[in-house]
Amino acid sequence: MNQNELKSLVGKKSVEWIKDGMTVGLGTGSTVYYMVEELGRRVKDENLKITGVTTSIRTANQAKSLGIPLKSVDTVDHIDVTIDGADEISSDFQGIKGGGAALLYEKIVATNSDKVMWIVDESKMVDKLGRFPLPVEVIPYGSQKIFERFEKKGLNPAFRKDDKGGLLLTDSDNYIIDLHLGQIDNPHELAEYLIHQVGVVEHGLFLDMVDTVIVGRQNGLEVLE
Ligand code: ABF
Repeated sequence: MNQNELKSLVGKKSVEWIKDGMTVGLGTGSTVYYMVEELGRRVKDENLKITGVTTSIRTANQAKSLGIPLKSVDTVDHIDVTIDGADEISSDFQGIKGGGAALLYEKIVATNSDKVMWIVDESKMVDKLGRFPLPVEVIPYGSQKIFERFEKKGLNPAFRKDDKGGLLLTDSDNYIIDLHLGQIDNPHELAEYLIHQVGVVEHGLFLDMVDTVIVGRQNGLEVLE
């Protein structure tokens, strides 16, 4: 199977964890796309009663087009489970997310969820984090100064560009600086440094946050808990 087929397999499988009456955090990305399509099918064909809480305009538009009822994270009293993608997952279940520039809302929804599930194809499973550039969301004012500070620290920063070559804006109208680190030996230490840089809104290290990972592999699905 190619990568898209693996994403479709794992996206559809993850919907089995969603039960009638649940409030479900809907992540962002191409694997989540398949999960939302399957969820929409069950809402329509099986009258599944759920409430979705989205993590991006992109996912909200897809869910609305499928008739999935949505609420803001601030109007639900709890989120039973959030199902999201990831860019990298290390052997000790730490993650890098934000390749889809949705890390801020993804982390807000995940930290307000009773359970967190990541759905990935096998290419995302790594020994150590860092091969995937680490996204850092920054407010525009002072972002050049943050960039220069990251450069001096040897973090190999690059501003994320949109498809017209301009600076990409997140759903919160912030910028993303990607750190090309190659390997992250101490994710917790790096997370602590990043979150204390004035002007940094959030970073893509999702540490000690996931409960279940479903991996789409050539020889089938693997559920890690
Ligand atoms: C999302 O899933 C983002 O954080 C991440 O960029 C994306 C990557 O997954 P996929 O390969 O499914 O697009 O949560």
